[in-house]
Amino acid sequence: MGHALLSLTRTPLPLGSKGLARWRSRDLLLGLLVLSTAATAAVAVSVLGIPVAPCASVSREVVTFTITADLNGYNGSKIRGGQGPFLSVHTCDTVVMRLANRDVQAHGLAVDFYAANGLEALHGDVVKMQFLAYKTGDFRIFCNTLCSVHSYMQNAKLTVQCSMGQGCV
Ligand SMILES: [Cu+2]
Repeated sequence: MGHALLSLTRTPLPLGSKGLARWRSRDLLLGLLVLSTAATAAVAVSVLGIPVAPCASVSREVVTFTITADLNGYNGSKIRGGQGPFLSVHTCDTVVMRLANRDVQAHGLAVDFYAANGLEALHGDVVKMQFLAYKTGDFRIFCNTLCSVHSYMQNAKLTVQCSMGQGCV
């Protein structure tokens, strides 16, 4: 952006609007590039299909979990034989799950049923997914990106417990 402005002061500005329009569209293009870079490198957010009906009249918490991926697995799951972490929420909680990749290789984060396609975090990235936990049960959390410690990232779990006074599905 600074470069574009500098060039603009040095370039003799045509009196017609043609030159101005050219610079404006270039600035716009630069802006778009910055936006898309930020979106891919910093944090990818995916809001997955939220059926409103079961939780329409229920307001519950937003629960945030951060899973750190490195050569020790998910939050150090390697020393537990690749089990965990085990996370728990109540129905109609909004679950925000972050994957912080502290490794040089890519790692993934997927949740059976809620986010089966998963997300991938490249080296140093933090990716984030968000969904409404409207269905009760145990849902496996796993890495869906092939990595050197893949077997230690296959048995984490999200348990969604039925809230009192709610018709759970
Ligand atoms: Cu993996």
